[in-house]
Amino acid sequence: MTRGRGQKRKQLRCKKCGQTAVIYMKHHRLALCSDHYVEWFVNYTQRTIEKYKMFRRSDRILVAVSGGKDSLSLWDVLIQLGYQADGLYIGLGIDEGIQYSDKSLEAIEKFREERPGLTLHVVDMKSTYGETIPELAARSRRGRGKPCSVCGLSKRHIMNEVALRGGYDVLATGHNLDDEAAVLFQNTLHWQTGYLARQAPVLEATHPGLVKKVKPFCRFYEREVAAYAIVRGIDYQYDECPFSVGATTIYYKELLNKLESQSPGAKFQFYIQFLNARKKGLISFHEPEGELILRPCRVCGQPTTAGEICAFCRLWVKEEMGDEEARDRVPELVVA
Ligand code: Q46
Ligand code: ZN
Ligand code: ZN
Repeated sequence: MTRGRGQKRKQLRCKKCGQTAVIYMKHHRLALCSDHYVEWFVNYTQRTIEKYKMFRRSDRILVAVSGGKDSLSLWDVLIQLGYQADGLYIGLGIDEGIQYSDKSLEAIEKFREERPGLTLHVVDMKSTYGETIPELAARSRRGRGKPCSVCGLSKRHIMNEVALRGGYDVLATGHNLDDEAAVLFQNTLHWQTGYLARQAPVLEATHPGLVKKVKPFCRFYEREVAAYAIVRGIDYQYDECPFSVGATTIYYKELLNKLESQSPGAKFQFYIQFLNARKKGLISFHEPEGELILRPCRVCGQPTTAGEICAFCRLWVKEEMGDEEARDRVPELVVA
């Protein structure tokens, strides 16, 4: 059905300059044109960095880049803000008929070609550890069925190690509000108090063997990050990882999207008010005591709560192996 003249939809205008708006953010009651959207997005990221005391000008930042819109946009914003930000890409070796990992690296390389001078560290699972993530998952008990468990574990271990070895002050990831709200929803539904205690825009380095972790995009909706990437012409990897299909967080994201369509701003309120209430001490969660005791893994030295050997090293070694034999079994991390 075509609209009559009188029914013509009113074009949204940029609040700052009156040009045609490219985005309207209902929870901020703000419509902006492309130039003013980029300006707002970059400034809002800086305000988030300051609000949660993520890092300072003098800090060296390692950005975990996957080739997707969130991580490449984050790297782009941090560079625009003048931070010393290097990238880390972990080649997971996921193909699944869509060359997922190859396309991810291509997107990152294109991004770097357009911004000469950026440093990227690359860790390739297959050439470093001899196995891709799907191969590792098929072999290990932990990965049975779905590779996400060994994948998440490996990424966390490698990111921490590269950040420490490279002398970085902080590790930044591109998690957005939709990611955080979905995890919060899941943790609340199951009253996972340990996870609720730890879910935050900043995870301080509570041990010399752990790097500080931050999420500067935690107050942006996913659609806002996507809009930024498109307006900036960032040619990101559009495909989601094939193993993310059916993930519980995706189900929770869909539920929250339904809620959001009925009640705009609901996701933002849910997540931000949780952070505010916890900060004011109105709600508090404690991690089970045993989980707070960190000891160095006897194979790699990274702090672990999992006993003598961390969960990552246990992908290769058994408890009963002697130190030397165990160290021989875990491949050396190679960073290109
Ligand atoms: S990359 Fe890895 Fe994710 Fe793919 S295998 Fe699962 S955890 S879905 S963020
Ligand atoms: Zn404008
Ligand atoms: Zn270890």
